[in-house]
Amino acid sequence: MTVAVYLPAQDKTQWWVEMLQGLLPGWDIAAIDEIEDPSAVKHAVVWRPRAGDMARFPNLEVIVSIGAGIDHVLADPELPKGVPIIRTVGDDLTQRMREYVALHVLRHHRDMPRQLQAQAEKDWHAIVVPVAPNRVVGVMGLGNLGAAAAKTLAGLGFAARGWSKSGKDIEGVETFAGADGMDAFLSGCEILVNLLPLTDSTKGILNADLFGKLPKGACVINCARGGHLVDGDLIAALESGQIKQATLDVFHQEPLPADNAFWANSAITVTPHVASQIDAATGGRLIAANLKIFAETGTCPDMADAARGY
Ligand code: OXD
Repeated sequence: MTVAVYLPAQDKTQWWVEMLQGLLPGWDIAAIDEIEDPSAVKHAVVWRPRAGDMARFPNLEVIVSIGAGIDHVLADPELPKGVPIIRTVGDDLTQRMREYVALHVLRHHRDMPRQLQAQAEKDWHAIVVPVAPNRVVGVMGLGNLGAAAAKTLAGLGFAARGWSKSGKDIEGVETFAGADGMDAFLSGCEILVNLLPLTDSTKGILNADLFGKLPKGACVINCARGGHLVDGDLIAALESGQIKQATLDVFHQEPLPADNAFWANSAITVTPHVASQIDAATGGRLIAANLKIFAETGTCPDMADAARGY
């Protein structure tokens, strides 16, 4: 039972190979580029596989995404049809996302960028902001991570709201659903957090039209995928003041190229896709457990729905 492993960084691939070897004794685990017999590969464990990687394995039974999202797997134009995909989710990932969202929402809420600028100018500038219950913060996407983030914001006292495609009830969070609910969700939303899955219908959703529906001076946090954002629309919205500040953890191209204008834009905070980075030891245990369950039963609780895209 060969498991092929691929991550863009070779040293990381080797690390995952060795860890999975320890967790799955008796299984044959190898880096994708070292597979000698492609027909023996039944499982692939991957992050951002290269186009055509999966198509090399005629007997592939399952693909495991090293992460919650599966868009990076579906992006392969040669992906063999019908091979099930397992997501890697767990309490650690949710906790990390809750921390990231709380940190950056509070940062925008308390206007820390302006406060730090005042410090740099040795300016004793006391910024007065509304208390959290008077601050409307919205989370787009109410899957595991989005729902947990919205609950965390409600727990901090914010007027938390959430939007999802098909609707969801979350205690303490005002929820909106579907295309009909979008405008009401956006109106008055002073800090917007994007945690949508990346699908054909959400690609480019963070665009000029959406920014225009937020109150002037709103802040945007994107910790989902770079493909959700129309980069030029964000720059224009920051220039016009429609958007005051943005925090971006994800980008069209990662690592973010050195010449990307986001790096030097003082209204943008860039973090290197770390919002809910998988902890390799915990992730390894989750992946090994899911592979064992899948090998025994042909399914597992973390199966993704490739047709839906998440
Ligand atoms: C994920 C991510 O999909 O970290 O888990 O982006």
